Amino acid sequence: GSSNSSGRGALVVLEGLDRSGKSSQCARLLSFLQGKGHRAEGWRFPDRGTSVGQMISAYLANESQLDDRTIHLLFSANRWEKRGLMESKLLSGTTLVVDRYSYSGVAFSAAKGLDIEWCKAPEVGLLAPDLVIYLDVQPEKAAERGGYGGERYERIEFQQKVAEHYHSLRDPTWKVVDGSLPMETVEDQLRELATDCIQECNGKPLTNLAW
Ligand code: NYM
Ligand code: MG
Repeated sequence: GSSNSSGRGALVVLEGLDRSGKSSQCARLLSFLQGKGHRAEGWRFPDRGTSVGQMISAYLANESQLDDRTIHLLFSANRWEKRGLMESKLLSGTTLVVDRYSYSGVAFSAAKGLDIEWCKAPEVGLLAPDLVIYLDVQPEKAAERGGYGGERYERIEFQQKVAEHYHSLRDPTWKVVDGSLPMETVEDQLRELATDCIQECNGKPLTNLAW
């Protein structure tokens, strides 16, 4: 039986550099939660399935050029277009395990030199996560992991800057997990963090991101 059938679902966000292991861990966490009887869905940003998402995808593949602020706002718009659906899923008791969110938006754009407060502004009013897990992997280690896929931003010097911005965004509520540990160890830590979070947010209202 589902232990969250009467309450709302949890908004669980995984953040980290490219090749930090987020996508694999999201998939593992999702099947664990579903196996425990939780209603849970896996989401990711950018969501490349929308028309905004297709513009983002073309930009990342270097098939189009966009001004830095323009692409920043598209990443944000891609979250805004999903906000309503996220809210209704959460309120109806579905937990969302989300691969990247607003913190990626700010860290990657700020790494290009954009003002961090300017980068945060369009994220205000999106749903606030109940749990942010940062998979901490050194940029050098991440680059070793089968290399990058050739998308924009997948360069070690750039990832180093992204890591610095993630670091300055971190607040005490973030759970930092050492992503260089064995996959199963990371997986166990995520299971515990997510399980606790789902229990704790039962009864707590959904809030908006305010920074
Ligand atoms: N990215 C992702 C951003 O620059 N801003 C955002 O708001 C988000 C959600 O897109 N290098 C970057 C981070 C990644 C790239 O993401 C594609 P993924 O998780 O590799 O599909
Ligand atoms: Mg990627």
